[in-house]
Amino acid sequence: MSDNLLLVDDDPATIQLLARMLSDVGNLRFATSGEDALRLARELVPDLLLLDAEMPGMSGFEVCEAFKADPLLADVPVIFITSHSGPEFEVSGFELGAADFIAKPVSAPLVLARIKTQLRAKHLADELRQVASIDVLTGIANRRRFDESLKLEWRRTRRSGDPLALLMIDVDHFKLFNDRYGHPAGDACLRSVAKALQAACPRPADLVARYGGEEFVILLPQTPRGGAEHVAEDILDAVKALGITHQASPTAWHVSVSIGISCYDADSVCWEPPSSDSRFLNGMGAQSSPADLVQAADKALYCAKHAGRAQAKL
Ligand code: GH3
Ligand code: MG
Ligand code: MG
Ligand code: MG
Ligand code: MG
Repeated sequence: MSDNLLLVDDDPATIQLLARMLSDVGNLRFATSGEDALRLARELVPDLLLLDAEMPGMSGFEVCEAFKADPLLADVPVIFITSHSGPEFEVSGFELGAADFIAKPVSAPLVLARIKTQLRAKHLADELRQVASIDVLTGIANRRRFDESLKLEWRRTRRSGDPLALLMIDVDHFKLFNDRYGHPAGDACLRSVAKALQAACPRPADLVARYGGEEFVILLPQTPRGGAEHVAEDILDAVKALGITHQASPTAWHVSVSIGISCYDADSVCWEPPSSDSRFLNGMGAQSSPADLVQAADKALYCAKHAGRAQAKL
């Protein structure tokens, strides 16, 4: 797939020159101010940013700082193009997170070489991030990926006021399943359950992850309590429909799951306070954290287990 490069310079002649040099490297997009660059970048999420250091309005350094502070853009390599030179200037740029510097007037072979070097490093880092975020057994997202997404979605929810729901899903009597059918059959069962969970959550924004062992989590952005309950019911049905025999289970003759639901909603905080903590009782949990959302789902899961398993609880 071809890379997206964002070129930013307040001088249109420089942009034209760079565009000619880089026409074969990838898809080029342009901005002539730092403000436009940020707007465009948040839509596009480029693979590389080529950034004029000296611009009226938002300076290149300020744009770089904004990139590094935005989780969506923090991993985009930033190469400064500048007529300034000197070690102190470059050191401050590197401290802001710059990947490299190119001096004006630009030399085509040097620009190409530096950009290709940064893109190679970016691809490698993307691949590592991808590998590090996948659960090896099931191929779905792992705990690390879930923790990162939860932090991001939590922040987004606090900004937008949209509700955020979480399902915690645990396979019922799975130890007995392993004991009866063997560990390899247990592994195959976990793979099937993971697939069923993903099929039940087709929205691209939903994240299905293996939390550990025979526990899964699903993060449902922009989903109120009712929506989360609906997804949970679908999951109970989908796992039952897998029809995986579990003759050792005291709950059912097939593999089942129990589900704990929690939901952060600015309109109605629909989880019980984890303790008698007054944070949750006034200001609608204004100080609460993503860990509280997980804890609330975990508590609900415990209730579902105690109420007889193969069911969802809020
Ligand atoms: P409950 O209904 O209360 O959840 O009972 P349970 O037996 O499912 O819960 P428990 O925590 O006692 O046992 C979980 C079992 O899951 C024990 C462990 O060996 C098994 N397990 C965890 N990870 C894996 C895995 O990757 N593969 C297999 N085959 N089994 C696993
Ligand atoms: Mg300039
Ligand atoms: Mg468990
Ligand atoms: Mg357990
Ligand atoms: Mg279990």
